[in-house]
Amino acid sequence: MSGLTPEERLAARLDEAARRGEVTAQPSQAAPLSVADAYAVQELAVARRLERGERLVGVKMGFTSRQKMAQMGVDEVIWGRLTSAMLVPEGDRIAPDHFIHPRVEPEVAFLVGGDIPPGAPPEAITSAVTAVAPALEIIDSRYADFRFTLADVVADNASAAGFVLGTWRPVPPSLDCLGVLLEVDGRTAETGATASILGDPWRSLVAAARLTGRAGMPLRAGWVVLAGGATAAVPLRPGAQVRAVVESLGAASVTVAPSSARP
Ligand code: OOG
Ligand code: MG
Repeated sequence: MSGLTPEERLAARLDEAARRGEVTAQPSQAAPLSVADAYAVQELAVARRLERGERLVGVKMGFTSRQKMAQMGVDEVIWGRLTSAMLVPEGDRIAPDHFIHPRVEPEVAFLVGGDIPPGAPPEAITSAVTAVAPALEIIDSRYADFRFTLADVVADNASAAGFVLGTWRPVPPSLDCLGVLLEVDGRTAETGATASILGDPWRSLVAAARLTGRAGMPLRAGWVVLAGGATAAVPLRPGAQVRAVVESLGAASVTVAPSSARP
């Protein structure tokens, strides 16, 4: 890997870890990494996916709820890139093998109906949304034990690994006080409310447009924005059936196949 910049080397290492489903060391343990450089690493790592034929399909917000900040020990909102290969069809059965230590969390998704120019006012950002859906996000940190600094997790594309979308619905009058449930094998694992997402998931959408616009990657027509976990994330185990329910929006679900017997 000679001739590569340090950012390109890190991007290649993180991309390989994700592809193989293997942990890798936190970049910050070897040398200081700024959050700005971490976003550059993220962009380079996702560019490698795009070179393999994946498409950018949206962005995910991270640490938009106190529940998630407390669980992961960080206190700043971050964002990551969603690609076509991460989309898991609703109700699908996924193989557990290519993940490291996946977790799931219930989210709200926005569908962006038209390009949002950088610097657009909040009303223009929110009116570009044409539908909302309940969602499940699958996160899978490429670092051991899900331990990282803010810059480490930004470089690792905000732990993005997969997402499931329920049925798109017309935009309801308000989204700020809907109950949220995360069910595992028919039992309630976590409960929360959309209000935990920055007080109102719309704020997360506005933050997504601002942050990505500033980074030179404005939100595009047809993209999905995941507003961030409304509860703490729970482990996604082989054989599990998981459902995220958002009051009045419906549910998104996924099943994990039992572990394949390894020789
Ligand atoms: C980082 C991803 C955070 C959310 O919804 O807050 C996130 C992590 O927890 O590993 O997706
Ligand atoms: Mg999330």
